[in-house]
Amino acid sequence: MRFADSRFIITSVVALLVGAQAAMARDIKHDAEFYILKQQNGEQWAKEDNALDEELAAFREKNGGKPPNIFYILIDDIGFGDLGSETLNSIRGYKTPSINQFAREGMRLSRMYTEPSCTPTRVAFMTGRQPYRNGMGNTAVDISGFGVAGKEVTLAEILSEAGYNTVHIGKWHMGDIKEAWPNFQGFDYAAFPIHQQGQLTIFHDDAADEEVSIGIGDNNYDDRYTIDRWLRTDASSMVTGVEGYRGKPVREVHMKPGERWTEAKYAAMNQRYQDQTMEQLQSLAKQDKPFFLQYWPLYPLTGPRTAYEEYTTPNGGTYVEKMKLVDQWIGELMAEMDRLGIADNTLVVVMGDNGHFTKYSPQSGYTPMIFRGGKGSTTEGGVRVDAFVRWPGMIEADSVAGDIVHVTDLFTTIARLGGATDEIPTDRIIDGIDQTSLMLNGDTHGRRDYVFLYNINKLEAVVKEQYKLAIPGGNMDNAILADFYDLFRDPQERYPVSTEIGAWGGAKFVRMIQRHMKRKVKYPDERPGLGMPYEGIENLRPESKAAVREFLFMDAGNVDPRLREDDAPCGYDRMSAIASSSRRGAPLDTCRRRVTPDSLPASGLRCTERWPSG
Ligand SMILES: [Ca+2]
Repeated sequence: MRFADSRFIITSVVALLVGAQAAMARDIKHDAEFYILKQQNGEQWAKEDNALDEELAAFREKNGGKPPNIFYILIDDIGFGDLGSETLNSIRGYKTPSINQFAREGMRLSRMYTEPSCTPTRVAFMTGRQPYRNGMGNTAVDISGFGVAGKEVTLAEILSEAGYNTVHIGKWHMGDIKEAWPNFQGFDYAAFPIHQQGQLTIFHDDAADEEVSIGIGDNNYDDRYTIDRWLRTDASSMVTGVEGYRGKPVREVHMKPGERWTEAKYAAMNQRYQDQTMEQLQSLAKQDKPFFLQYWPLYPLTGPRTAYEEYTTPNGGTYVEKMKLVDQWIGELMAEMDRLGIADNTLVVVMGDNGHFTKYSPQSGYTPMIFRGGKGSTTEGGVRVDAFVRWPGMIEADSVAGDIVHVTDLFTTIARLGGATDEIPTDRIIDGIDQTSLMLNGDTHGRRDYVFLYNINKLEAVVKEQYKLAIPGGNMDNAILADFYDLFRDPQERYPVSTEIGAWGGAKFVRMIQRHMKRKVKYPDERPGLGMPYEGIENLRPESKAAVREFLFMDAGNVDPRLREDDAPCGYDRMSAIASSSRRGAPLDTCRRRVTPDSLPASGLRCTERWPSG
């Protein structure tokens, strides 16, 4: 192993310093299950950590005293088996040569778990916390008035503290309120759409013309019986792409008042994000500081078919066509890294964010292949994704790791690689486990053997080793009758082995869930940030202002008479408490303390007075 050489040339001074850093890391609060593993393996891990810290110190020494750059590419709705393998590509009739090459140059994480949909996975990566903890388990497609809270500490914030330049380009999808946006969550610069592809490619006029969506669009239904003109949120009235700098208001770009949003504009947006990522890569590579660059493409997700002239894969699907393009784009970015001479000092991660969007499987060209289910599901098909990491000379090329990794682990691991472990908050649960040992020492060096799989705020399944307890089909209190699956023998979760595993493992799984729940009592789940949609956009179009006014009027409590008695100044906490209480029919004061994230969405109910009229 080439890593071994460097370990012995490090001075004891460096070892002492990194020893101190490892001690700090012990204060991170993890879920209960981690401490079961640590109790048994802690001594071995500490030894490994000392060697790893020496290895990382040796890298920094060679790299002008700097930790590695981080380039994180998160592709939307890419399940498992779509990328990285020519053989699997050929089963479906399309090719991803650039990503396949990339996968050969790095490590394939064959057991990467995400959350079951876009928003929760993105929040999990950015905060190191599973999103049921911060009210971000759900995925909003409309104006919603909530988002990832400002008090959450993101990877961009801690890497900024550690001296990184930080840039985000592409999909964000963590809320339509200012505090949730990347340039208010640790990024120096960000270019991103406020919402997601529902608006941008699924229910705009072109998509409605093809019946990708029904009952919406400017020419797709007879409105003679329409009384409620606010039922449909017009894609063109919602804010599209914005850009801005750290802590500053953003501006909507390439959209004029009165203009319709089209598939052609969506295509231009995708190309723009690719071009901006390339420009940022070139610019960041020239800076003294290391960089953390995120590129989160909106493609391959595509709605209408006829907006494109040519389909060029045997598969013929809309998503695979766009995946071919994304693959080409990623190839161009990797080639540019070579040209810039930054391939060797940059950790690059390429992965999917959740399983296939199976609703669109016939058109997209993707169907779940190895695992069952897709986006929105906690069967493996919803939460197992393609994931590859590359760091030449540090991560073994063409290697495969079969260890369990959860997307939150990237937060903690990248923080360590970037020298930012000390910046990780210690007043809250961090689900992400430091997997540096897996990255640098390879297969079997992982530090996680469990995942709690939530759908929004509901625990639906627990994975431990290769065993999975599916809670919806079973009884948590009597796990001997629950649905257990052996994921090695039955990756599709079709043949429960409930008695065979439950007999010895049932009680163990129940206690594992009890430990997890007890930890949640000590560190209760919190709420998302609530606020005024679109506040902080300098050039908001009149139609967007009107859409917000409709949202505020419709949002629960404006029809609740109790609200009229409430003269308190505009405060979102109070508003959501009221919405919660009206739903449960309980007195306001008791409910205010009982608000839970699942009582959302509720926000800004009477806040129209903060909005400029007209
Ligand atoms: Ca997604």
